[in-house]
Amino acid sequence: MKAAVLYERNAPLVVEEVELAPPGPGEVQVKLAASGVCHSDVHHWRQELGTPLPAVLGHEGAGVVEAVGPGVTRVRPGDHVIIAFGPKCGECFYCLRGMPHLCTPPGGPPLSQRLRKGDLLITQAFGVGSYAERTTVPANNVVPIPQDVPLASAALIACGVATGVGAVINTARVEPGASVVVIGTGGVGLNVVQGARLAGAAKIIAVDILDHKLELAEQFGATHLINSRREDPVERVRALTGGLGADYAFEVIGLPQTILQAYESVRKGGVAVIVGVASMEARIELSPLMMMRTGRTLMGCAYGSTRPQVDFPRLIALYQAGRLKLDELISRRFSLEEINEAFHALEAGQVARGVVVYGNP
Ligand code: PAD
Ligand code: ZN
Repeated sequence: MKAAVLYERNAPLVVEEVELAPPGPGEVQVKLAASGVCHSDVHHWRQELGTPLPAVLGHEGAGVVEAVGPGVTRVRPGDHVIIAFGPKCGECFYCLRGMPHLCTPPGGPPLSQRLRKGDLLITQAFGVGSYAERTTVPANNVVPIPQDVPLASAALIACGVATGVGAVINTARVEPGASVVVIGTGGVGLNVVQGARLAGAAKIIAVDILDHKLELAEQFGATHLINSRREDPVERVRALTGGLGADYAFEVIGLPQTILQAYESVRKGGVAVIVGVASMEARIELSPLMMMRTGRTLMGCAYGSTRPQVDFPRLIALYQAGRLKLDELISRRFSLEEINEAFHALEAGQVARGVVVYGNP
């Protein structure tokens, strides 16, 4: 099958033939219909973040089950599924407590042995590797969905939608009437915006450096827009919240300066949430004294604290009820051969979400 292989950081991905092992016990082989292009893939292309090379990136995929290994009963060939990323062992401390986004399998995540080019082992990044025509993953990672949901839209739930909406609903637990700041309204940030709308937030203040991203944010439910190239977002948020600061702020870029903006945008007792993926070297400087005196919280948010088997069906139900936008997130479709162009389009801020589509989904 064809896959986009990353051999060297920052060099173009190579679309070529690779070999995928058939599903073993407890595994499922999925023929991909679509894979969204998330900035996390671009981060792993640009920098060392713990993915051994060569690797196939891609972690926002959906498709059709083609084959199941021994012992798999949850899905069968022909089922449409969304593929959750990261290990979901079901047995570790975190999985047993309903926190599969923090899954830490005893002995570390199993090294993927499923993908090869001749003798060369290829990493399935994020445990998925969806920039490929097919993937094989543990059955715990797939969530069946109704057949009439377009797979390109469903794919976005696998990361961007689950992360963005989950950050609001699961991680921060924003309550109706709250004021919420979202810094960075790209593919994930737009989902923080629509998550805040679903949670009943009264003020949803979008911050970005690109006006067309802010216009999209407004379509997704933002009530106030701040272009932080033109005005100081912290001052403007204070002005919009009676001088207090917002109840919640979400940083959805991964930069120290915008994480600090999020922290400084919240009122005393407010909560700032780090969603963006920063570099390994990034550090922020905070005054513990001020943190103590203001009672502010700064928290991390991995994968929107998502429990895929619970949350994906809910998100699909909201989409079917017309209350969650998925189709509108897709601004451009690419073929697998155009993967490098898809990365550049994301970095250039040209797309809300680009999606790689396989065949005719
Ligand atoms: P994106 O490129 O679609 O969105 C980033 C947005 O930030 C764009 O709209 C930019 O214009 C905007 N932006 C860039 N710099 C600034 C700035 N200085 N001030 C204000 N706005 C700015 O990326 P994405 O939405 O796919 O991903 C966003 C981040 O979230 C990225 O770091 C990604 O790796 C991370 C992520 N985290 C998780 C998680 O589990 N926590 C999951 C998925 C993605
Ligand atoms: Zn992602």
